[in-house]
Amino acid sequence: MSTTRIIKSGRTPSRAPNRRTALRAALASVGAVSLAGCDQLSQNESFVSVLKSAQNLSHSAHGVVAGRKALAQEFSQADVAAHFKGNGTLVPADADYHALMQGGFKDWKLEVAGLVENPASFSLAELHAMPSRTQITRHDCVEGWSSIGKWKGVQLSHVLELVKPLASAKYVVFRCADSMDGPSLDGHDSKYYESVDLDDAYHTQTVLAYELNDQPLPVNNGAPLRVRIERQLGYKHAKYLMRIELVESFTAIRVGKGGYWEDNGYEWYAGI
Ligand SMILES: Nc1nc2c(c(=O)[nH]1)N[C@H]1C(S)=C(S)[C@@H](COP(=O)(O)O)O[C@H]1N2
Ligand SMILES: [Mo]
Repeated sequence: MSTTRIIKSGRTPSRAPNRRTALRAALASVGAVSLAGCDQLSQNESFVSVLKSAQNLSHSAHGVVAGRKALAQEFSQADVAAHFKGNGTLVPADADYHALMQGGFKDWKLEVAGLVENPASFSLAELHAMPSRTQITRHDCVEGWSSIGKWKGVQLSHVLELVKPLASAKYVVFRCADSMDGPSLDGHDSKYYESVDLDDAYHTQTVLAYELNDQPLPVNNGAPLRVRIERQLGYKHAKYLMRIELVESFTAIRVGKGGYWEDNGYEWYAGI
């Protein structure tokens, strides 16, 4: 890694590596179970409880030491990995997604709805025309791997300013194109979803990314649009975005824990 990296946040450089080292050690202690991670639901209770205790540690570190506005570390071009790993869904199997993909995403639109004054939808061309932010960051997956990539996109805060969230809006829910388990018994779909609070939604580095490493976002990494939530673990970074909803509470969505992996036992706040 380069020595030219810039620590932009108020976080001490030593603290984040210590946190990550602790999480890695915790994950290593559960051995092969950690390999299941995000690709396959882990039924192992100890894995989930180790994850929970590591993340609770991290949540308090964020609030007390750095504050929610602090930036995640940004890296230099020399640090960018030759290949950014894909994980979880790599190509959604869903027919509606395939139709959009075959059309080069010309007919794709991001819907922004829920508790907003001006519900809207944006084509890829419209998102490209908005002010952009480029950032080189490290993606950390709970499985124990990391990858540094260069992301370009529009800040979510910009889109939120256009749609004007109502005072009652407390969370942003990301709805994705990919079904995880097929239709479930209760009749709900199983499409990937995620949610964050407004601190993360308006965070400087929360970007709706349409480019990875100077190329259009590959399908493996969430084409045509995925969100970057740089202060949290990989599963928060929803790929294949279709719709963004402003809500007061997410308890009525699916199991009610705020995300696909959260509904399967992961922490909602996955700070790093
Ligand atoms: N829609 C969707 N988003 C997703 C996932 C997924 O399976 N589907 N996997 C998550 C997990 S666990 C990780 S680590 C990252 C992987 O992003 P990448 O494929 O760009 O590496 O995406 C996250 N977002
Ligand atoms: Mo992950």
